[in-house]
Amino acid sequence: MYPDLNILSDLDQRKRAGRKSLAVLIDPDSQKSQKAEELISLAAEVQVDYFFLGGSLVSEDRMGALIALIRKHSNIPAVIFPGSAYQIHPSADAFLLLSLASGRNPDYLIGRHVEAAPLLRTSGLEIIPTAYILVDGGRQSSTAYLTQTQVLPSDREDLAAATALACQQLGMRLIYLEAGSGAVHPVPEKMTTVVGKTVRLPLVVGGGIRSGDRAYGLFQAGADLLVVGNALENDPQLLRELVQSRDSFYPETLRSS
Ligand code: 1GP
Repeated sequence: MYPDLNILSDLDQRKRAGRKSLAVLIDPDSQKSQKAEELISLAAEVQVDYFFLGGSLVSEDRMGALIALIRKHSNIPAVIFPGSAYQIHPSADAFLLLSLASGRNPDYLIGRHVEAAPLLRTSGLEIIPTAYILVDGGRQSSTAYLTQTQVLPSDREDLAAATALACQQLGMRLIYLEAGSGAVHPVPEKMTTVVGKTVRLPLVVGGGIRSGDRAYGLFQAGADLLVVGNALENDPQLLRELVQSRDSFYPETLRSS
């Protein structure tokens, strides 16, 4: 959509500059369009950095309609965070090509990628190879269930760090620590710190973030980008608090006097 936009280099640059970012996750399947419209307008007002679009189930193809709604109300880039290959849509700005690195199910390490590769190529989307690491968030996550994979124990930051490092060595470009949508406990700060110190790639953290304080703690622990979904469906105004947490890290050097 935006020809000169490259999300990955944008994320790399932000990391180098010490800038934190916030993404709002919208599930095209579950959001009623009026509610989505309100959330998109609010996100534009408070200057959210990205929309992530995706969900575990697809009952009808609403991805295109949702992206059109985003274009109508904002200039915020739309990144597909796919629950399945059905969620590839050429009008987005980028596509997270997820490898479920915490699991050992070959389907989600290479199988689905092979199936989706031709369609992804024709879509012309920017592809971001992403290490997707599921961490125990206190309840069975739908992703773990649907992919039949195990999650990493939340107190094993050593395993999380080794997994992230292996993914960096394999050439992936983004590390995503995921406690699961609606997690009881978000990814621990300690794990975020250890992983952040181990890899040089941008670090994304999501799942169960419900307050500005929690967001602040995770940013401080080393997350570069936080993804929030559920909590905003219930209380869109929470976005203001989350943005405040992000902005309290805005580097001095980038502030205009
Ligand atoms: C993004 O899956 C999460 O990584 C979203 O989780 O819906 O709990 O915010 P929540």
